[in-house]
Amino acid sequence: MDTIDLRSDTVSWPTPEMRQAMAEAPVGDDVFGEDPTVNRLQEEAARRLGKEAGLFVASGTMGNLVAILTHCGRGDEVILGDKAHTFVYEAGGISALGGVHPRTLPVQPDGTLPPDLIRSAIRPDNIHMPRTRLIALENTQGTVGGIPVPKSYIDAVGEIAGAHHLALHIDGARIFNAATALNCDVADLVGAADSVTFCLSKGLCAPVGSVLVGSREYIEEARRVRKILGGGMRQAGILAAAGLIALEKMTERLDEDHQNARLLAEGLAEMPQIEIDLSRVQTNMVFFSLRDDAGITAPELAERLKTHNILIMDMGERQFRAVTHYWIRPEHIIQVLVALQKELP
Ligand code: TLP
Repeated sequence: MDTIDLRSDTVSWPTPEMRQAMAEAPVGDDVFGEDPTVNRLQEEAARRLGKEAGLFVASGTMGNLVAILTHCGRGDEVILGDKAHTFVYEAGGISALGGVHPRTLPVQPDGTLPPDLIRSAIRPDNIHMPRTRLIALENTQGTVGGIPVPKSYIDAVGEIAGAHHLALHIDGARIFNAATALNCDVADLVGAADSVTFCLSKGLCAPVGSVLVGSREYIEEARRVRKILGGGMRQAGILAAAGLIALEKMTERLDEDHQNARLLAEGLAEMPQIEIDLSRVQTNMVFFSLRDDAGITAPELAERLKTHNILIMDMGERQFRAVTHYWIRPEHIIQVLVALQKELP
């Protein structure tokens, strides 16, 4: 890449190997179910996540939308976090397009929703109320720092869902980062979930795409919902070819990104103008703030870093988020720390 771009892992370019595989991918009409590369990707994704079937979708947003519209009808309710990507950053799609009612619960610093609050949010059978159909979790939980949520918690929520005949969906945009950080098998981690969306295009470097996985019957229905949303693609094997490399190879190297995030965080912790909680840097995200007396605002500092060819996301007057990915190497982290030392007053 031609910049040190820490704004997100979504900015990562496809690798040369991906570009080569895309050029050579066998393709067919995927709306007819005839694209061999898409079919391979979907099968491999389902196998890796321990589910029966998979569906290739254009984005994480589309994956969550298709997932939730497949679980819920109009007027049904989904219980999800007040800081969940689906609630905050997906343009209200579940309500706008599916008539699905969101019931939010406070996301805790460890990325969980309190089980007692989940239980008490489940509606009784009462004609005055929406019907609770679904619980949706996010893993890693982005807005609280990319925190991985452990299997024990997901299993506990799965039990609550099962006891009330609800489905459990996981927005696992970065589920492989979670499994890497927790040092567990990804299929085990999501074993309690009925459906999972994960992204090929973030830390896994593919240019486009996510996969929704679940039971065969569920994915057949999801295929119809994807069609309704205009997401039936044709020779999508061109994209799935990169996705296969993402799934097979890039999932194995995410610990490097986590180590680079740690390197950045430790360097930041030594700067007197900066506040950071090192215990919260567990995957590829680094959240940090400027002290009140730092003498510069976050947007001003982000502007100054651009002159060093460094891009970083300011979030308000004091806060930043930096995300590491394949194209960020330890020497880039050192360059960022040197530039910060120069630009901080
Ligand atoms: N997240 C993006 C932005 O939209 C905030 C980012 O830079 O982190 N679930 C989670 C947990 C996500 O973080 C994202 C993207 C999505 C879903 C949506 O994925 P896309 O961008 O592929 O629609």
